[in-house]
Amino acid sequence: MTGTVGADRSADLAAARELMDGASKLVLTTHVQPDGDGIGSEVALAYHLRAIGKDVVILNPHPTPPRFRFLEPSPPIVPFDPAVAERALSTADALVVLDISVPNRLGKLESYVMEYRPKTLIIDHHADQGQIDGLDLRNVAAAATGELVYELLESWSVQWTPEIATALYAAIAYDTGGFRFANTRQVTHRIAADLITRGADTLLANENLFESYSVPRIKLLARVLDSFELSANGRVATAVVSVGLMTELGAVNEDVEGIVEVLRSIDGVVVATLIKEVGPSATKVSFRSSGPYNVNAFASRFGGGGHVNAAGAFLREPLDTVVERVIPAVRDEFDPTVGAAGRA
Ligand SMILES: [Mn+2]
Repeated sequence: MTGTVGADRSADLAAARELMDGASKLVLTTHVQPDGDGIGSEVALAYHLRAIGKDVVILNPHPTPPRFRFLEPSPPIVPFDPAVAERALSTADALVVLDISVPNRLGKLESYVMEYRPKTLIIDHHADQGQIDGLDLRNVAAAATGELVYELLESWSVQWTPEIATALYAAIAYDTGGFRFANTRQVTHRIAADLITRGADTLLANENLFESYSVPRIKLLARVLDSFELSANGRVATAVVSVGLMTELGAVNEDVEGIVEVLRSIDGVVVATLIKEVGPSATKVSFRSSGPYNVNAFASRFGGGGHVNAAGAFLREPLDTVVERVIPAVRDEFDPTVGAAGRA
């Protein structure tokens, strides 16, 4: 099979199918601030599980952002609500956690998962070693969790539909930035081609994912492009987004998405950093890098992680403190004139 690198995964795939086959009620979930990969992956799996007669609740810690609503199945994804979470997790025979491995990325769902501990399957491509207990179908070589759900569904002789194909195509397109990022492999294109054969609506997916931006998002981009700073001889770009700016522009969380990639695309920049104030003592930092520059290792210094070229960290500190700590650190790490920095 296609998504596999190295080890034979057929035993793990069989165990995963068995886990889901043996359940009649399943809860599917993904990480806080769900993205195209998390949503596309869980929706695709839900279509299949429902088609084979399973009772499936897709329950996410946050509502579906507008740009991913084209993926909503029927019945739709359920945003977090304490009573719904209680009922769903206390009665679930199995839980499938997608695009995530660490419990705190479950957000408000974490405490329910820990309390009821349903049989759990983890389908993920992040490097963080999972502390969520369960059967782990991780493959860090995969560009997207969507590739792993494709692998699973292929092994299951799924009845492909255009809806499943579109959801997985969107998942993979999203996490590869439209098949442009370094994580895009030959097999990524092969899977995408197969999904198109299965009826994936690529136009629908690409328009929604990449060509549908809100006015506040564009205005936020303009402000960031007007205020970012270059350091380390133009190799590092940094920008800061405050709650005040977000409020002024009427921007919401998902409007910030992708802006750090624009900074990374500046000629000569190898690492871009976007620091976003979330609350009085809560700040999110996003890193993007090119080639061998490893922001996953760098983000781990701040308790974060992700992938080699795309990582982030969430710090329980005020914006100013994070700015003072992170900006010099990233500059020194990736400035070739400072020590032995800049290596992968
Ligand atoms: Mn992903």
